[in-house]
Parts: sequence; structure tokens; C-alpha cells
Amino acid sequence: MTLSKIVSLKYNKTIEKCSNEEVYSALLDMCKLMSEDKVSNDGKKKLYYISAEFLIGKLLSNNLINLGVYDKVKSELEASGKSLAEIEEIEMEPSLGNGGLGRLAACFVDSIATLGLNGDGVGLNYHYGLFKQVFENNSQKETPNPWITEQSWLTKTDITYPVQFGGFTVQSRLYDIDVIGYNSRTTKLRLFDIESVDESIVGDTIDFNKEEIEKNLTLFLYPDDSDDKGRLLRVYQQYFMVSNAARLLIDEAVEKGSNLHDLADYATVQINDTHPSMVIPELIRLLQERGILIDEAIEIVSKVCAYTNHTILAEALEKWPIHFLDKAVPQLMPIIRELDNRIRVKVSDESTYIIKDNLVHMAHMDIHYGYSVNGVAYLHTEILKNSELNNFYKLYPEKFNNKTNGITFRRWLMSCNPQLSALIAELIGEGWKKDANELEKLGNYVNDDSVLDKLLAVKAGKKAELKNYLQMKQGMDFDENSIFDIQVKRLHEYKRQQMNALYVIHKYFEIKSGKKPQTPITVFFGAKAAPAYIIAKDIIHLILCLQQIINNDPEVNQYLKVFMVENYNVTLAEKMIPACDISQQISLASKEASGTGNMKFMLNGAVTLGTMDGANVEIAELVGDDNIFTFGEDSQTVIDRYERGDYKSKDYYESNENLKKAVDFIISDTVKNVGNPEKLERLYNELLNKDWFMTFPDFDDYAATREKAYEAYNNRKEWAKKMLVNISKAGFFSSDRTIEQYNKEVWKL
Ligand code: 26V
Repeated sequence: MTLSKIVSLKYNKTIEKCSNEEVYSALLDMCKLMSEDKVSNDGKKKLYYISAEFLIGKLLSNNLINLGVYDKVKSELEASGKSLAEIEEIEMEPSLGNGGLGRLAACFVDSIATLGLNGDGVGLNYHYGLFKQVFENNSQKETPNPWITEQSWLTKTDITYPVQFGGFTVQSRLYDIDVIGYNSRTTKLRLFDIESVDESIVGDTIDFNKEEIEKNLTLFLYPDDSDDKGRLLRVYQQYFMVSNAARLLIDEAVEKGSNLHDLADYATVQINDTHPSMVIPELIRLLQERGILIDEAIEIVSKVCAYTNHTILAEALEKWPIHFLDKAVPQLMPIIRELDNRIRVKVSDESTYIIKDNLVHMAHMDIHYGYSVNGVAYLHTEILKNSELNNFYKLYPEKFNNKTNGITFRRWLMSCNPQLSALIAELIGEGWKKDANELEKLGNYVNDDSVLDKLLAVKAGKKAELKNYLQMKQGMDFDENSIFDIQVKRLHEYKRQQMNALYVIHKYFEIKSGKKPQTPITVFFGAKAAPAYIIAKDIIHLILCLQQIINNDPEVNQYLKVFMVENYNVTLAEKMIPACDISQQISLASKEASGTGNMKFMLNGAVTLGTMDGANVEIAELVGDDNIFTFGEDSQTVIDRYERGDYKSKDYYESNENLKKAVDFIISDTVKNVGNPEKLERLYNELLNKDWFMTFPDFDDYAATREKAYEAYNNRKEWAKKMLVNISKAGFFSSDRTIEQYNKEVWKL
């Protein structure tokens, strides 16, 4: 049915006469109707991709593209004086994820649907999602981010389960979101909620009573976990998620004819990081309830569950105190103890035990009782095998495998960059939309001047678009012909936004002393810091102070500007990434498991400035040395340095004049005058006395390499070649490839 038909049935008027809100609502109806006509795979064995996060972003454009009606709808709207871009503004972005892990899950369900696999995403329906970031006095403040509007992509189902906690029971309710695959099939994102959720306990801030579980359970994603009450709430959330998922899985298997003894023929579970790990004891418990003896229940579950590790940072590997689990989910503790005891009998290496010092090590349970353990990039998996999880690798070498992450090209090229998509299609046809490897054909054009010019023109267009957008939305003003140098990702010390900021200070001094860049530079940051992560918030504070100082200094601001966008999210990513010239991927080598932003930038013709970390290593190998700027110590050097424990940042500070000057600037009167001295001094001391993620040893190489990149940008033709090579080699990073590998080597659907 056409849009005008739906509009006329729904409102009894023409599109022209409708408000944007009415058109949006009609478009929602249209997509839902059209997706009913698509088939979903109903094969015997089904994947349950359980994840605490699905950072799906806005769905309208993406769904229109995947339904194959984007262009048609766009022109139909234009003919009626409406703009699809304006209508998109009405949709709220569901903020159901923190960053890479959640966005990866969203790309994966898109690919699962597109490839027509039998698999659903299963998670939670947080009403306020992650917080919304606002800046006040050059600092981050967190406010609630409601996203569920009266009419939304959520469909209420009649599936509901009682979920028992220590001392009380809540009733769940399942909501579905259709995940529409490209031109083919659909699948579902299944989000559980509690019936008794109460939004009214939240005011203007993200503080709320963390003990009223029956009201607050699904209000926020990872509520502030700095105190015990917040951490305990997270345990309740996790159990609620997996208990529902496990029951859904069992019900669906039984309906298809499983006698539960053969459950592994009907279901496989991917545990996305350790957040859903309790699904293992919960499934065992449910099978026992249905009359299966513990030995067999364990054996069955061990054939169903597979685990993905997304980080080597020790502080991010979940370990729950036994007394938490005893309080929240007492029915699981005897099973977890039994699982631990069986390992203690079998295995002599105590470091692999599940319960140690009254803590339950969730990842250990996953590895012992799952059939697959995977890392998310080549280097990451090697580090897991050879260092972080080496003791487990020695026990179960056959369980370990790598699945380098990927991104969906539907959202991260076709939807966010239709101009580049059109140019690509003009050159190599449409085949790449189904098989991303066909992008390689672009390699034939690296010496074609007219193609290179067109590519530069597309980039210039996207830069102008971003300028207009940020001017309108965030009041920013900058030169669209400057170099757009972008670092957008969660704020974490290991990602080293602080090193980027130190370089900006260094550049500011250079310009002041008369050394001006040939092409002006605009440095963009975008990042949320966890509400309780003090130093991360101090880094944001420094960047916002630099923004105020540099952008208002007439001696400098024609050559250098700095911006930190407010509330960086998927919607902003879709505008910033296509406009980027230089993609900053500067984590301390060994610390970034993969990164997926790096892939999105490359696909949109940005050139990477990065360390040999995560998937950067694979990008570097694919594009070759001429088409990437790498710097910094390698992962082994870093790992060895941690092992020796002899890193002293002060030594570098004292022997490096440029670095010292930049670091000292943090506590200069210039910065203190626009900032908060306490925060600035805290950050200064942290760098000088700790610098745990070793920004100082890499600083000189980083600065020199960055200069090289800026220099290279000035040769426009050579730069355009680098852009084209990056795009042509990006095919490997399609999430369709990743999902095909998971299916072939792990799930076997
Ligand atoms: C979580 C936490 C929580 C406590 C404080 C410190 C901390 C640090 C990091 C994390 C991240 C946990 C898992 C995660 O999001 N990993 C990301 O997963 C992406 C998808 O695989 C991957 O591309 C990123 O490199 C990886 O950081």
C-alpha cells in the first residue's frame, strides 16, 4: 500500500495537509504492514542472541531502505512538500546501549535478518535507556532519556512470565520490534519489560530509589553501579533478562517438538559478554524443574551456550559477590556451587575456578560450561589465548575461536551516506549491496582523476551537511573546508581522548608561536562518560575548556577549532562519520578489543590515524601502509611493560619539553579561569603520577604521525586515492561476513 493511501485511510486527507507527526505515524504503520508480508525463517534450530544492550538507533530510514521503498517514499514526500529528513527528526532514538557492544548487537540482528537465519535478539526494554548527556559549566550532567512514545516500533505481545526473585515475584511482558532485513526476511528483537514498572519514580535527574525493584527494574540501562545498591539492581536486571529468555527458548523448542533432551538441536544461545551469563544455571534449573537430572541438564546446556568476550580490561569482567546472588536469586546459588565443585574435582588450576574469595566469576562459568569462546578481532583473540585466558585455553583449546566484528553497510553506508552509495553504484553497480566484497572493484579507479574528484566532492558535501546540522542543533561554527579530525566513542582512559587533548594543546602553542597549518583543522570529540567515572568526566571538562579557549582566540581560531558534541549517539554518528577526513583510533595497544567505529569511518572514506590495536591491525593489513597512519608502541611492548610494572610517567614528562608544556597547561591560569581548578588538578595529577594507559610514551610518535597525516591531506589527489582504497577494502568488515562465520563455525543453524 502506498503512503498516500495509508494517510488517506488513517486521516482522511492528503499528505500535504498532514503534520510531520501524522506522516511519521503513517510511515510507522506502513513499515509494520509491509514487514508482515516478509517471511521469517522458521527452521528447526534457532539462535537466541541474548544481550543487555541493543543500540539500534532510529529505525525509520533504515527500515525504508531494507524494505526497498526509501527512494519512492522520499520522492512521494517531496512531491507533497514534505522532507523525510524533517520527519526523521520526530523519531526518538532508543538509547538501549552504552557503545560498541550494544551497537554490534544491533548490526548483528540486521545481518541475521538479511541472511535469513533463524535467530532473534533478546534483551530488556529500558524506558530511559542510557542517560542523556548535557553540558553545564563545561562539565557533563546526566538527565533521563525517555524514548518510548505512544506510537513506536514496539509491539506488545501476550507473552508474559512470572519471574521469581528472593522474597518476591514480578510479572514480565514481552515487547517485539521487527528487524527488517535487506530486501528479504525479517526477524525480531524481543525486549522484556515488567508489568509493574513505574516511570513516575524518576524526576529530572537519573537518581531514583534503587531498592524498589518492582518499579525500577527496567527503567535504566546500567544504572550508576558505583554503589552496592546499583550493582545489586544490575544482578536483578540480568536474571530477569535471562530467566525470560530461557523460558521463551524452552517454550519455543517444545512447541517445535523438542523433548528437551534434544534441546541442543533446537536452540543455541550466544552470551554477549558476561551480562547474560546466568542463563547457564537458569536453563539448568528449568530443565531440572521439567524432570531432567542434573548431570544431563548440565550436559545439554553445555551444548547450547556459547560466549563472546568483548574486553580484556580486568575491571570490566564481572564478578558478583555471593551475598548478592543469595539475596536476589537464591535459587541459582546451589546450581552455581555445583558447577564450581565439578570443576574443582576435575581441574587443578585454581585460577579457573568459578567461585573464589566469595565472588562468582561469570566469565569462568561461561568458558567451562559453554561450547565456544570467541574474541572479536584477530589480535584480541590472540591476547585471550596467549595471556588473559591462557589458563583456559590450555584446558579447552578447541573452544577458542575468533570472529572479527563487523558493521551493517545498510545503516553505515546506504542509509547515512546515500551520495557515496550512489557514486559507488555508478561505478561498480549494485552487487556490493548484497556482497560487500564487491567493493574491491573500486580498486580499478584509483588512478581515475574524474572518479577521485567525484569522491572528494561527495566528502565535501557531507562536510557541509554536518556543518549545517551542528550549527542548527548545537550552535557550532566552523570552516567546512578545514580538515575534519574526529574521535567519537565512549570516554575511557584506555581510548586516550586525553592524549588527543594534549596534542590539541600542543598545536595551539605551535600556532601561537607562528607555526600555522597549511589547511585549518577542526577537531571533533563526542563521548559520554559513565556517571561515576570521575577521571573520564575530568577529561570531558578539559576538552570543553579547550573548546572555549581555542575557539575564542582570534590568533588561533582561523587555523584550529575544537568541539565536543553534546550527547553523542547513533543519530550523531550517522552525520559525523560520513563527513570525517581523519579517524582517530588511538587506544593503548592491547586494550581495544576490536572497535567498530574504525570500520564505519573507513567505509565512508576517512583515513585512520591509529595504534596497532583491535581491528586496526586488520584494517592496516588490508589497506597497506600508504593508506593508514599508524603509530605507538605495539601490544607486546605494552603487555611486557605492565608485567614489569616499571612505567613512570614523570620520567617522560621531565625529558620531553613539548609534552611537559602541554601537561602544565591543564593547570595554567588560562584554563583554570574557564574551568574548575579541582577537576583540572585531579586530571593533571592523574597523568603525572599514574597515566595508567601510557599516553606519555606514545605522545611524540602520535604528534609526528598526526602532522604527517595533515601534510598528506594537502595533496588532494593522493588523499582521494587513500580514501578510495579504504572504501574498496572495507568489504571484509560487513557484519554479514561476521554472522556467516558465526553460523558456519559456531551456531550451525
Ligand atoms: C566496561 C566497563 C565497565 C566497568 C568499568 C570499565 C569498563 C570498561 C570497558 C567496558 C566495556 C565492556 C565491553 C565492551 O563494550 N566492549 C567493546 O565491545 C565492542 C564490540 O565487540 C568492541 O568493538 C570494543 O573494542 C569493546 O571495547
